[in-house]
Amino acid sequence: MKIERVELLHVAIPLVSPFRTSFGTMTTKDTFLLRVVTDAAEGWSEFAADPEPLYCSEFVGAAELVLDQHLVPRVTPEVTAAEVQARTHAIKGHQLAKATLETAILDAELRSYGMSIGTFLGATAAKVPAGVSVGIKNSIPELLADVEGYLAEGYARIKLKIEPGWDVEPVRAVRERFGDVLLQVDANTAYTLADAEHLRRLDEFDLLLVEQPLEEDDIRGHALLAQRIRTPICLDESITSAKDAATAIALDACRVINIKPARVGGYLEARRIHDVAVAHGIPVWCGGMLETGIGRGPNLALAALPGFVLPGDVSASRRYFAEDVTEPFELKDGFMHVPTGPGIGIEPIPETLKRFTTATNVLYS
Ligand code: OSB
Ligand code: MG
Repeated sequence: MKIERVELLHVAIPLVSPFRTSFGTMTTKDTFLLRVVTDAAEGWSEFAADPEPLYCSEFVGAAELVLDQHLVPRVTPEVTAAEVQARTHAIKGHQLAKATLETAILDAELRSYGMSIGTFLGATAAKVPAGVSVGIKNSIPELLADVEGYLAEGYARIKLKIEPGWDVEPVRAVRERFGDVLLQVDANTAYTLADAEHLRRLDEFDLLLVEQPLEEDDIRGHALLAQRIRTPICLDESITSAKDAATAIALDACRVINIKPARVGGYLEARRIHDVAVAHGIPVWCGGMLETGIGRGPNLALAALPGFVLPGDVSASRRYFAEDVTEPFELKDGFMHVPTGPGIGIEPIPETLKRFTTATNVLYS
């Protein structure tokens, strides 16, 4: 496939409400979309991280630079999606930037065959149960009101963001008020092994899992923590490849894996992680990064693979945005439908995209 043009479009889309985690508060989805024009078709993707490197080391400015100077030059003038990883392997790290490039190329390629990404990846479900990630709130009543609203909308699972000072009490309050809903927590690396006894207090609430309690490079710490708490440990930030997944599983550092295609360099590696996990009997679920419809569509396709046995952070567009750059994805009876059109099955609405675009950078033409 000949690459004819690569464009990077900066977008800023207001969130319906601030999203607070242990690492910061987001009020706007401030990122970029990538548009790749080939001789066969056009493809789209979305960079998943933020302007600041708080979730991981990558951020918008660095991703734009590494795509421009190091990644795009390695895939032009001709490439297939399956070749992108090997072509860019010499460039250390930058998984989220690499995922953006691979996904736009994959989208174009699949569109040229008229094949959906779900079919390509091996999706076996037409719809997937949706969970919702609930940020840290100013008070327990505020949290309970939000959770009540999400449950009323039909979400199949609740994930509470936690940090020291906002953990046992919010979990207790949600359990007491809403009974045995599927419930899990996400610490985004906010604890240390010295907090093991404190984290053990979460055991009484029968959580599905605790996500990424310790720092991302602390695989051994997670293995030690796993021996001291009953709640299953799920890794997010720590897993950047299928090799990482194999290591974490072999060292008993996790019993569940959150697969975010962006974090692992794209959908091809995400599928490999799924396969490694399935081979070891490790359940997986699809994570999210507050994506626009451009990232949400292909995430839904991935979440439809058979090893995704837990509800993912694949909520409806309106949970994040009053208006998205694509047609909104909607929740129906607690499920999200997997797009069936060619490629990622969704594209920006030109007029809407134009309104949300703050700058455009042509990386190749
Ligand atoms: O850790 O899963 C995370 C959002 C941004 C960055 C990291 C995370 C999250 C979420 C929200 O938890 C998931 C979503 O609904 O997209
Ligand atoms: Mg997480």
